[in-house]
Parts: sequence; structure tokens; C-alpha cells
Amino acid sequence: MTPLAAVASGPRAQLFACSLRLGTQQISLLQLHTRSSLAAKNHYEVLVLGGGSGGISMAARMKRRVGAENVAIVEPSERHFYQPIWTLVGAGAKQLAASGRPTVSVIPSGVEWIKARVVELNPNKNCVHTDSGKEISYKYLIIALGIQLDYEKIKGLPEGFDHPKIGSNYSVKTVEKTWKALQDFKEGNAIFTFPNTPVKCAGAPQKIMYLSEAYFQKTGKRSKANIIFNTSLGTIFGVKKYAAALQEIIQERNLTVNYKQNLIEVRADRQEAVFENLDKPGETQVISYEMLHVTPPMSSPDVLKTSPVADAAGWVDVDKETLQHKKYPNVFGIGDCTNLPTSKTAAAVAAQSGILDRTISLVMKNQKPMKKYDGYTSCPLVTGYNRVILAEFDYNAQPLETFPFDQSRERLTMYLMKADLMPFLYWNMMLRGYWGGPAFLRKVFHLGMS
Ligand code: FAD
Ligand code: UQ1
Repeated sequence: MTPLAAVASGPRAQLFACSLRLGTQQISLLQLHTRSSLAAKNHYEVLVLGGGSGGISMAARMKRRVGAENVAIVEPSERHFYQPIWTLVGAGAKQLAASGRPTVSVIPSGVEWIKARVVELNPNKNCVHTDSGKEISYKYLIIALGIQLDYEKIKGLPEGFDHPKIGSNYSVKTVEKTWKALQDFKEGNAIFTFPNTPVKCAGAPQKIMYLSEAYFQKTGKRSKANIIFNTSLGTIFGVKKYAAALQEIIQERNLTVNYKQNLIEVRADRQEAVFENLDKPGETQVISYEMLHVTPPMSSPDVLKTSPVADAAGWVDVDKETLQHKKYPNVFGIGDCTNLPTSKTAAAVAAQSGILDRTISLVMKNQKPMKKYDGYTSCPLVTGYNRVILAEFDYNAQPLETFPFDQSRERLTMYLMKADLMPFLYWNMMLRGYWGGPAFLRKVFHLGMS
């Protein structure tokens, strides 16, 4: 059956096909599960995979479109985290506890939470399988599985995190270790890394460097610190306007940036980091550290890598303007797990959620998706404990700024927006499906000119 025919033949046929394979053993496994899973059906009009930023935002929007009882979210984690604040947690400016809430509290009321991990997608049969042995069918599928952290691809990790002087803002397990390493710093190299893979929030690996520098200044240790950013990339930032501003800061604050340097091993017992030179295969350099911040290699979630919905690199293969899957018209993707050619951020997810909402509403009415995503993404580049450069840009790496002032300048107002306004907006508006990004504000501030 073609994917289109599968949609046309309706959910009942799919439900039948899927229920046949749901044996008594699987039912009893389900019964051991959570209260929400006990009541769970096997078919939903809209099924959302992943209960992170994109998954919860879209579930809230879909609830308004089709009713809560017709929407379910598959998500294994008990806690939902606002990851962007981890940059400040790693620098001791915010508490980790404030970054998380119980998942149950962010699931839109009435929407089913299937507390399980997706282990297989079968878009030809409009079904997914979970690790609890369940098969769930859908009419429309939204994939929001995020990006996978691959610490184990670096020799010596993750076990190296058991040693002091090393941390990583990218994981809830290691972000407080960054703050500990900063506080314990005495004298020597403070090294910050950027891996040779796509990452989420490409600014975060260097934000913690600027914060560390500011911390060393504040505590009188700056003269004892040799601050090094070893990046796999060939530039400091992908948008010229902000790259120029960052270069100035790097020079002013006497930071060392080494390009095309990829972290391949951590000898945490000896406080040594090993880098390969990407321009000279086989050439490695060992640097000892007094503090190391690791940004891990990342990749598409394993469940997607081998799935029919993925492109050759493993990302969900969607149309870059509508977010509809290129091959399966009843499948959609949002956020870090997609191959949208823009920087992977929550700000991008916000903008995408508004577009995807419109796309799905038209597909539901058998109409052609109209609204076009321009690639909007944003990265608040925290350059100190009270300043931020607010980078905002589109698919063409052209600035797409909200405010009527030069956002490449460091500003206290933008720091306050990042540290205090954004978390409020995230928990209270975005996750409730009421924040589709700042495009409307941009129009107001620019008097309809952009
Ligand atoms: P996520 O929010 O990561 O959600 C993915 C969900 O899928 C998770 O809940 C996960 O448990 C679930 N999942 C995974 N596998 C499975 C499976 N097999 N079955 C079921 N569920 C599964 N963005 C900004 O806009 N601004 C910032 O300043 C910023 N700073 C950041 C700083 C740091 C240190 C980090 C780590 C991120 C930062 N981000 C920032 C990025 C932002 O957090 C992500 O881009 C955003 O959360 C992506 O949303 P998502 O829904 O695609 O993925
Ligand atoms: C944004 O929309 C967003 O998503 C909630 C973020 O993630 C935390 C951001 O960091 C930013 C900067 C935006 C953009 C919002 C404005 C008001 C410029």
C-alpha cells in the first residue's frame, strides 16, 4: 500500500493490523506500567514521538485541533528539562533544580502520556513499536525525538566524568560538574571543545568559555588561566555579523582559539585531553588541563538511523518549508531530529511549531501546506554574567533580528531576556502551544518592513 493509500484507507484498518500483533504478554507488561499507560488506547489521530520542546509544544497545538483524547505522546523520561538554562547552571548563575519539571506536569491535560521508548517506526503501516512491547497506530505522526549525545565516542568517556576538573553543560548528569571544575580551578589550561558533528545550540560550547573567563576575573584567577577553545570547525560562528563581534571579544579577553581540533580522548586520571588535527589526518596533540568542558559528539537518535523516515545521515527527511515528510505525507518532523538545514535550537523549534501547526491543519483538510518556514533560529550568546549578544538568523545565515537595535552588541537587556524572560515564556507559552517565535514582534519593531 502506498503511504497515501494508507492514510486514505483510514485508521481503523491500521488499528486492526496493529492490534493483531498485540498479544496477552504485551498487555500484561503494559499493566505493570504507569497509570497513564494503563488507560492507553492503541490508536490515535495524532501520535507525537518525544516529549521535549517540540513534542510538548506540538501536542498542545494538536489538542486544540483534534481534541485531547485523540492525541498521545510517547516519552520515557519522568522529567522534562529546559536545556537552554544549563549554560548558566554550568557557570553557577542558576540552579539545576529550576531547569526541570515532572513530565506529567507538561503533558497537556487530557493528552495521553505513553511512558515508553520508541524502538521502531513503521511508516508503511502507520505504526510504531515501543520498548514495552506495544504497537501504536496513528493517522498523523509527529517526530520530535531530539538529538542523541554520543559521549562514548570519545575514548575515556563517560567514565572520565567520575574524575574532578571535567564537566559538560550538555547533560543533566554532568552540568553541575562544570560549575565544580570552575570553582576548583587553581592554575593552568581551561579547555573548551566543539565536536566534529552537528550539535544543538552551536553557541553553547563557547558561551561557557566566556562565562568561565568572567568567573576567573571575578575571583582573581584570570592571570592563572590559559583559556583555550579547541573547535572542529573552521570558524567561530556561522553568521558573519556575530562572528566579527565574537572575534573582537576573543582578542580583547586574550582567549586562544584553535580551529580544526577534534577531541578524541580524555585521560581524566592524568588530566589530559587528546585532539586530532582534522587538516592533518593522523596528527594528534595531547594537552594537559586544569579544567575541561566537553561538548560531546552528537547524532540522530539510534531509532531513527535505520528507519524508513530518515535521510542518508539518519535525520528525519522533511520538506524545509512545510516540515512535512518528503515521502510519507502523514508524517511530520520538528526540531533537532530533522534535516532542516538550520541551527538546532529551542528558538527554531518555537518558529517551526507555528509553521507545522498550519501545515498539519491544511493536510487534515486535504489541502496543500502553504505556510513556509524561513529557517529562523536564535542563539543568545552569553558573553558574561550580565551580557548577551542575541544572534538571530535564517536559512541563508542572514541576520533576522527582532529588536530595533544592533543585536551584535553585548547587552544587559538581552541577558535578562535569556536568563529570566525566556524560561517563563518557555514553560508558560511555548509548551502550551502559544509561542511560535518572535516573527510578529519583529514586524511590530520594524514597522512591517521585514
Ligand atoms: P528535545 O527537547 O531534546 O526533546 C527530545 C525528546 O525525545 C526528549 O524528551 C527525549 O527523552 C525523547 N526521546 C529520545 N529518544 C526517544 C525514544 N526513542 N522514544 C521516545 N522518546 C524519545 N536552544 C535555544 O533556543 N537557546 C539556547 O540558548 C539554547 N541553549 C542550549 C544550551 C544547552 C547546554 C543545550 C543542551 C541546549 C540548548 N538549546 C538552546 C537547544 C535546545 O534545548 C534544543 O534545541 C531543543 O530542546 C530541541 O527540542 P527537541 O524537541 O527537538 O528535542
Ligand atoms: C525563542 O523563541 C526561544 O524559544 C523559546 C528561545 O529558546 C529558549 C530563545 O533563546 C530565543 C532567543 C527565542 C527568541 C525570542 C525572542 C523574544 C527574541
